[in-house]
Amino acid sequence: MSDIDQKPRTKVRKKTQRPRLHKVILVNDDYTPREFVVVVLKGVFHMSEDQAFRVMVTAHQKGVCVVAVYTREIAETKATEGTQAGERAGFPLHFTTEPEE
Ligand code: TYC
Repeated sequence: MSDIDQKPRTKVRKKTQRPRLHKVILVNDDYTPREFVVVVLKGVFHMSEDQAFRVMVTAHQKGVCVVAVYTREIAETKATEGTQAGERAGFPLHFTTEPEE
């Protein structure tokens, strides 16, 4: 008998592994105009006026609001785009990301 180990070296996974999703979170501040926040949400996250307004008001009242969930790289890119749109206009608008449980 050969003493070569014939056992498979990789484990077979039963389910397809899906990438973990990350939340994009809008953070409230005292300086960015409400209308500007709505414009950014519409432009970066393709929201309707109504959706964008609701998300903006939720962040304004509660301090933060989840905007959307994406794979990590897309979430980080969108958060950066939104934050940079604020920076270009001289506002401290800030988006952050957080992995979903
Ligand atoms: N709090 C801001 C104001 O009163 C509006 C605002 C809402 C800013 C949500 C940021 O994420 C934000 N002008």
